[in-house]
Amino acid sequence: MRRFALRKTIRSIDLAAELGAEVYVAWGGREGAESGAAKDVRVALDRFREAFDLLGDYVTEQGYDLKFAIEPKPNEPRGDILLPTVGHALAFINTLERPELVGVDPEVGHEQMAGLNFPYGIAQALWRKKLFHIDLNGQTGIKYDQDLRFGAGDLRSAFWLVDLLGSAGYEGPRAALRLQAAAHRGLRRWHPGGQSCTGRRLSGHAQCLRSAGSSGGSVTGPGMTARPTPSRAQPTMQSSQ
Ligand SMILES: [Mn+2]
Repeated sequence: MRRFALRKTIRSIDLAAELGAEVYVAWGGREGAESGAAKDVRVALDRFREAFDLLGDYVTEQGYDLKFAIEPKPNEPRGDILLPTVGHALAFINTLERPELVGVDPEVGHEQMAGLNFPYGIAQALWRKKLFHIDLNGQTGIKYDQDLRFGAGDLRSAFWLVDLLGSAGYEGPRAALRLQAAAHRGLRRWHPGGQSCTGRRLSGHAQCLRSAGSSGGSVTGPGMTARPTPSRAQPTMQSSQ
């Protein structure tokens, strides 16, 4: 069964390479019984590692310009999933034969389902140069995977995430995106001088934020804003597209 799963994964890797994909996102998921006795987790992690080592060998032998991004998730479809958080995934990657080929694809809601601070996890991934991809959505606390739009659920966390990604100069792949529109609207709304922090690249938004701070104004966030914009009374962080 495991060989069959690897064969199937290799087929989709071939397809991804043919289509010019640069990052192969791998979400482990989990099936099986809700019993602590149902699985030897140490053996399961050995098998997980063996799979990534084999797939790393494969893309290297094929000469594919393709990296892997592990997407952590704490639960669903089962009550517990292996590699549940960014931290677990980063520690796992360190054990691989080709760790340089593997990074993480964190999703906002997945970390927040575990009650974690998403920007902190992203900061650690950036610190290790392991943020290969990011899924931007929204979540309201510890419950099922809601997959709300980015900025919904925890707007303060979304603001600090945009600030972090911009400050770090992250320009990698993003999914569930709407980040640019969110950044445009959010930062325009929060800029104390009322100017627009628009531009195509995130680094531009970070510079705009910094200039806002250094020009004598203070950068304000949701709930702290003194200058409501009549045409857009609430920062929705939702794409107009
Ligand atoms: Mn999700």
